[in-house]
Amino acid sequence: MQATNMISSLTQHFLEKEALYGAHNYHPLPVVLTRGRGVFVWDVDDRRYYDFLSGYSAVNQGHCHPRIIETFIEQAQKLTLTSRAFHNDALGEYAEFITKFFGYDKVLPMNTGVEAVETGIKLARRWGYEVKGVPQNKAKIITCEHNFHGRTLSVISFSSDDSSRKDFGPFTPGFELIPYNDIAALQLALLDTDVVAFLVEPIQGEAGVIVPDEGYLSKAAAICKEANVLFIADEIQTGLARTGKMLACDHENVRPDILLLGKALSGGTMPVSAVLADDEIMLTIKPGDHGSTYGGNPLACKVAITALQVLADEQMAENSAIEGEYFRQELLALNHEHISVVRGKGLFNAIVIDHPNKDAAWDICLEMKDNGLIAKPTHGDRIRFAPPLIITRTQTDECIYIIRKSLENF
Ligand code: IF1
Repeated sequence: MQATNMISSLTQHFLEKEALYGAHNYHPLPVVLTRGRGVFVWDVDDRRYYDFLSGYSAVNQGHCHPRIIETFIEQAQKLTLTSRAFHNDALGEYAEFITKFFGYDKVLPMNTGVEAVETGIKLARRWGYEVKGVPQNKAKIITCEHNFHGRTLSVISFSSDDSSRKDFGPFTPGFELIPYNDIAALQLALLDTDVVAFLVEPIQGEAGVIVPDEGYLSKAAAICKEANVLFIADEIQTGLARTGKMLACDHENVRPDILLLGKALSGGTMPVSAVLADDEIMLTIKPGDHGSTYGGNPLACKVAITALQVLADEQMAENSAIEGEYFRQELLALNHEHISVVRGKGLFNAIVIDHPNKDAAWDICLEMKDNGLIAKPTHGDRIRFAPPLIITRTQTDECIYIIRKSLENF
């Protein structure tokens, strides 16, 4: 049955205004949200939904977490931005907090995730020339097919997804793609002494929550060390308790040379990203070599401290591991004819829909929306399920019921 697509006139009003005056760079689910709290969001018709996208894992702590919002309001009334032309009393406190939280010498604060990725690339190249001794302009970075690291021109230069690259050329050179989850391919690529880094998502998010084989990350990190190549982990989506550990790399005790964080680093309140590394790498950047207007602003610093603190205080990684495992088991137990794959780690999961109708995943998402749960397909046939990490067992059970009912109605 085609999913009913109940759209109220009020919802329609907002959809039309957005379409008329906003760029058409997204194709959102037809729902207009106006309020969020914890695992729930409400639309303009006051319908409540479980949020199973969590702002692409930016609201791991739940929508409008009271402690994070309290910090935000307090600092917003005090001092929001000084620029880095002057010092402020929040950056040093934040830098100490986050470097001790993750065990690195230093942090370079940025804003969006892709700015952290670009910063990681610049750091790796700078280290390559000044420490490893790679010839000028020869630095090469290895990345994986089906990666997603953001949307700036240099970062889409190494995307394998045509929709991210088409008609945006010319592209930035110095990147080589290898298959994901393929140690032999990495070993071969690292024979090139001009390689300065391997940039990888511990689990590929946009590709549809692709979990690599057990041991892939630790083997990759070991051969990078052997080859004097930096291991850069993009934990912008997998980090901050999403996969059942504080970092996805923690599942294999891997310590990246450069750690990239974003999204939930602010609990969904504002763009805050961070690049963590030790002095040998970080101090190759000298004053004036890199920065950004908002990077390290006092508001971001204070909010990020609280956002990290509540992850730990409320044991969100542990809950993610427990509820995620249960969620996957319950999905598998549905044994549904149209679910061909259930995969993920912690509360970072996805299903693959196997159905002759190419819009099946989208229609199922419309059906789930009508039943009180919002999620969105990626790459057509995959539906990502990533609720805030505070979800309870009772709520998980209700969501499994909604998913089962939606599949039956579909
Ligand atoms: C969109 C998904 C896409 C990321 C990883 C860096 C970035 C992202 C692993 C850049 C951002 C967002 C971007 C957003 C949709 C979402 C996304 F994977 F999360 F679902 F696109 F693939 N590294 N991912 O996932 O961070 O600059 O956006 O702060 O662009 O549509 P950003």
